[in-house]
Parts: sequence; C-alpha cells; structure tokens
Amino acid sequence: MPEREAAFEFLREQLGDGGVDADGVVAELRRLEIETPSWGYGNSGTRFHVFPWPGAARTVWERIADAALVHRLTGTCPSVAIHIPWDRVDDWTALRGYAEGQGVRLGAVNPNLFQDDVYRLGSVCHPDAAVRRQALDHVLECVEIACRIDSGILSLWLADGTNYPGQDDFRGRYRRLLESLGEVYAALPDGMRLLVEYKFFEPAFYQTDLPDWGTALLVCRRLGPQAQVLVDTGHHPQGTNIEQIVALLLVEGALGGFHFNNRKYADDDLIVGSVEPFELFLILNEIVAARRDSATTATAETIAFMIDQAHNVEGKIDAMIQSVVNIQTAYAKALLVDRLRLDEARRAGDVLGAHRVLLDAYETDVRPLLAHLRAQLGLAPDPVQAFREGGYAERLAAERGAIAYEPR
Ligand code: LRH
Ligand code: MN
Ligand code: MN
Repeated sequence: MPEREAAFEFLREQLGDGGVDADGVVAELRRLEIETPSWGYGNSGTRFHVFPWPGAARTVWERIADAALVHRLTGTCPSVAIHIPWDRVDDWTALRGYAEGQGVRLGAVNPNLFQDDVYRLGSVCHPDAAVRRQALDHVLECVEIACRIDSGILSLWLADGTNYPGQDDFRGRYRRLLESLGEVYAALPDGMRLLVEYKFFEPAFYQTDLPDWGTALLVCRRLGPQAQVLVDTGHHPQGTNIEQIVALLLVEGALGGFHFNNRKYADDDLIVGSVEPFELFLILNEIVAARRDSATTATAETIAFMIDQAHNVEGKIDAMIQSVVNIQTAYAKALLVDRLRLDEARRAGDVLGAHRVLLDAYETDVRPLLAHLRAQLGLAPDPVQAFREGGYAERLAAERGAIAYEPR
C-alpha cells in the first residue's frame, strides 16, 4: 500500500475509534465547491506600486483559463466570479461557451460602482438623482448579464460613504440606498439572489453606507427573501467575532455567501487562512453545525463559497490554489468536530472541555483525508506541488510575459 494510503487508513481507524466515519467526511468534502474571482488572476497591487507578475492573466479569456487550471488541479473550483466592466465582452454566449469548454462556468456577477469619476460622492446613495440613475442602470445591466450567462448570483458591494462629518445626511443616504436597491430587487428574475456585501471603511474614511452585517441585514429584510448578506472576511474592524456573525445570519436565513480572504490590518485580501487559520476553522465550524441543525440546514446548504483576494508580490495561480487548499483543510477539520461530545460538555458547563473538543478537531492532520479525496478524483495529492512542478508558471510566463500594469 503506498505510504499515502497507509496514512489515510491509519487516520480512518483513529477517527473510527472516536465515532467519526472518515469516508463520510471525504464524501462531504467532495461536495464542497469554491468559486474563484477572475480579478485574482491579473496583476494587482497597492496605491504605491503594482508589480507585474510574469505570466499573469491579461484578458478575461486568460483569467478564465487560469481559473479553469485551478479547477483542474483542485477539483473543487467549478465556477469563476466576474466583475463588470473588468470582464465585459461583446458576446456573452462566446465567453460562456469558452468557460464551459475549459471546464468551468461563469458564477457571481459583480457590478462595479467605484471606478468612475462620477461616483466621487457615491453611487446608489449619491445626492444627485442622475448619478443614482447611472449606477442603477449599470446594476440592471449586470442583472441582464447574469441572465445571459445563467448565473444565479448578483454580488453587490458599494463604495458609498462620506469622508467628513456633515458632508451628507445619514437618513437621506439610507433612504436613497433602500429606494435604489428596491429597484434592483424588483428586476431580479425568480431564483436569482442579490448578495449584499458590507465593509466598515475604505474608500470612505468617515462613514460608509453599508458598514456592517446589521445594516446589510436590515436592507435585505426590506427587500425580500432573494436578498441575503455577503460576508467578506476582510471587511470588519479588528477583533470582530466573524463566526458569531455567521451563526446569527444562518439562524436568520440570511447568510448568502462569503468572500474569503485573510487580513492582518485592514482589507488586505491575503491568501485565505494565511494569517488566522483558527478563525477560518471556527467560521466553517459554524457552517457545519448549522448544516446538522434542521432549523438552519436550508440556508447553510445554499451558501456561496467565493474567494476574493488580490496578490501584490506573489504568483496568482499558486496563491489561489493555496487558498482553496486552506479552505478545504479548515472545512475537513470542521467536519471532524465531535458534536455529541461538544454538546455534552456545553450542557455540563465544562467550559474548557468544550473548547478542547474544538481543538481536538483543529489539531488533527487532515492531509491524508484530502489526499485520499484527490486520489478518488484522479488528482495529484498536493495541488500546490502539482502546480509548482507541472511547469505551468514557466509556460505561462513564456507565453504571456510580464505586462506593465494598466488600470482596468
Ligand atoms: C471591496 C471588495 C468587493 C469588490 C472587490 C474587488 O473591498 O471586497 O467585493 O467587488 O473587493
Ligand atoms: Mn469582497
Ligand atoms: Mn474587499
């Protein structure tokens, strides 16, 4: 038996002794789907500099090809989110066909309401009705694009906010927000979801119109059941308990999806799980717990797992695969949590006993489980290594070269 399978058999036995069915865990891991963002494959950077990466994708076609490569190596990323106008094409049928030919589908459509000069004072909350109209027309066009590519998700983030006390009227802006999003909601076809993404600051530095999950939830409540909250893990003040937000949104049936990434200071968009892997595990633990609870299963099953990250000094595809693997790893660990023992400890008031149940799962080396899953899928056991040793980066660098950054 190869060493890898022996490691799996050993783990299977060990888990079995604790009442965990390793094959069941592998089957659940197999159902996990993670959407990668087209914008993570091109060059990006900070306001200080954008370092061109040799081989980084230059066009939407190349971004889709790179997302497809990530799917071929991981087996878990069958869709790619697009951002309009960054990914705009004349012929959506052609782009859709190209993606399908590559083995992926087009996923969430992200309108862009933050890059035009006209949005200096906001988009759908702007004091001038003509600007709000322009912003709304763009979002409505994105609803149409979503229909054409058969995507079920419109993913909306607003950069709207103000920079100085007194600059605008909070109540007025909130009303404009509700009225504008009401028009978007009315245009959604059956089955399409509007995911409302919040962020506490940036680019606005004094006040943001959708600063937190509570405001996003209030808006979704006004709109209706097709509107749900999108949690970008990098969009909270320091120290925020994101796993609690996730749990509450699940109970409220309002958790639409994630933009996974990691951060140290602000909206850093680093590789998922690179700075706070335990936090990632705790978030996924809440999702697994909600899937096991009949009151929350329905919402927990429809969560869109999306990555939203950007790469300043590192290779794009390599970084994306590492994020995917880190999510799979944390999810596998969350699946190992002994929920009966956790429940008992909680009811007995055994504070540290309950905590140790989580640690037991978190500290398990799940790499043999993931390697076993990949063997089932006919993939290499370590997709990062497969990418690094497969000559992909060198081939893409030779084909595409390093292009100087041009604003998209
Ligand atoms: C805003 C954000 C949002 C955008 C993306 C490029 O910070 O998270 O999701 O669409 O970054
Ligand atoms: Mn985001
Ligand atoms: Mn962000």
